[in-house]
Amino acid sequence: MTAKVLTIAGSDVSGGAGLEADLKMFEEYGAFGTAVVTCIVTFDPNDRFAHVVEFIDPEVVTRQLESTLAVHSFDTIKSGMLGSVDSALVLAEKLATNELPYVFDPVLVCKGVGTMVDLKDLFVKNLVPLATVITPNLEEAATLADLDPIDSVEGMVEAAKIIHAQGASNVVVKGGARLAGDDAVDILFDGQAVTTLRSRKVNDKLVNGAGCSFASSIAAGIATGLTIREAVIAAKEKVAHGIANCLDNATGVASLLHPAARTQPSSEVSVTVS
Ligand code: PXL
Repeated sequence: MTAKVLTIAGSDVSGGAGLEADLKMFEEYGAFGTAVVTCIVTFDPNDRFAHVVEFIDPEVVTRQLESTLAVHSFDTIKSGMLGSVDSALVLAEKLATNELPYVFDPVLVCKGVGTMVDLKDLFVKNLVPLATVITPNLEEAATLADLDPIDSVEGMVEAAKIIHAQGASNVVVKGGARLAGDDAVDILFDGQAVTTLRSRKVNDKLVNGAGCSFASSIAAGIATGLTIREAVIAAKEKVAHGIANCLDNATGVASLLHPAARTQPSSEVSVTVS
């Protein structure tokens, strides 16, 4: 049976991140995807492509969510940028009565926007406990765990353990390009063991969409029958190839190429798992 995955996310009109990324990643797994739009991100070409974020009316977010949940039986739900506090609360309410695997990308900031809405307390109280997998980046992990800025793998593990204690079943902390060193390192903590995933940094470009695409790949992997550990490893590979083949654009932040692992795998990418 074809897997169905729902993303609840913002639209990134530049195409690397947001629901555009999610839907493209779902396709890579042969899954059927659809999206609830929470906000729309545009860029001002007259102001160095500064991000402009428009929130969708929470009532419209609610209607989208109710519609799509009535139309389809999903295998997995993923969320990304949630827009307003009200939209986030609607989602929390719906998920609390839903048993589906939930991949929570706790987007608090995105490159170029800074903090838009302070969702931290709401995340910790309402959404972290519902997460089958949560995928914070370094900044989000430090914020959720109330830690100083994280600059080491040990710090990532410490944050993962705190976020697990807050109720998330599995925590993936994305070190990505931001963690100093030759490798892009991510860790998975499942409540017992820490798995460390490493891949050589293949370029020093800022790439838009790596975080979103990592989380949506995990969601599609779970929906298509992978274990959580397998899904995280597969996601790391897909994203590494997407970064290696990223597309330059006028903003100065390149766009991840989602199908790259399939269409043009890079010989420079190799992921190690320990
Ligand atoms: O990468 C975080 C992110 C998430 N969602 C949307 C975005 C961004 C960053 O640009 O535009 C819609």
